[in-house]
Amino acid sequence: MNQPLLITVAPTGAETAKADCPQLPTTLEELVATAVACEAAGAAMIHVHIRDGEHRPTLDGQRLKDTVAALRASTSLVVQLSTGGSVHDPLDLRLKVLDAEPDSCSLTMGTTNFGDDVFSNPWPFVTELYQLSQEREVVPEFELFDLGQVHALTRLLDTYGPPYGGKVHCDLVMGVPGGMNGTTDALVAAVRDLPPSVTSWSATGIGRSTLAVMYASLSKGGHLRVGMEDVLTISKGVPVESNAQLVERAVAVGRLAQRTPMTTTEARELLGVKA
Ligand code: KMH
Ligand code: ZN
Repeated sequence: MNQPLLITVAPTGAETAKADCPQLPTTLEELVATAVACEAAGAAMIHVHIRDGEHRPTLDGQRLKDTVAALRASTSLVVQLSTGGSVHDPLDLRLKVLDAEPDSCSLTMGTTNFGDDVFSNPWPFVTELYQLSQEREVVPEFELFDLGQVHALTRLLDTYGPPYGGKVHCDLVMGVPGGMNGTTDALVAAVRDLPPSVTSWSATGIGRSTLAVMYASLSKGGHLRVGMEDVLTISKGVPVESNAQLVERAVAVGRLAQRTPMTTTEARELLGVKA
């Protein structure tokens, strides 16, 4: 039987303004309702960015804690907090995200040009965040925006040992202007170079690369991340109605590849997250 399919939903991100996309979940109530709908549709993990009272990206510690508690109260999804935040967030606040005690945290393996901005991840920050995740018993998801970051993951694991939980899960974030291209060829190159200790990987294609990356990932035996952090149209010129719609599409495409959506219990086992 084919391996069950881990579907991660990334519902909000830090880049899209609520004013431009009213269906983007930016309040806690909207985020929880989204999480419930996406779990019912087949997601097993949620990658969370939060917003303040004016819908702007924030890393406010109390809001992060409240968000983790609310998601745990209403779903059994694996809760992954973004430590990437927005391109404007300082590194010290990004480290403090772990104070909210999520199941998992994103951990980007290097600095990337990000459209007209720079998503800053200097090596000393990467190593400090990684060691903090080990200490705090938070499972990292290594975000890989280019091939150099795949190489950096090998260096990190060789130097600092395995993550908390003993599994190594990464996510290829493809098609960011400044990162690797969102194509099958780029995905094959990145997967070929993953360190042998990687136990699972997913991929997401930003914007118009979303379907190409989804098909390529399934074809190479990978998992999927979908959500309005990464894409805002369901087809050319047609806005996404909801995150659940994107999860439903991933489930449907996964089923064509004979991959059944993974349960949250299976996802915890796959990722080495506390039960
Ligand atoms: N918002 C981007 C600058 C992550 O969540 O760790 C970074 C990002 C990656 O979304
Ligand atoms: Zn993110």
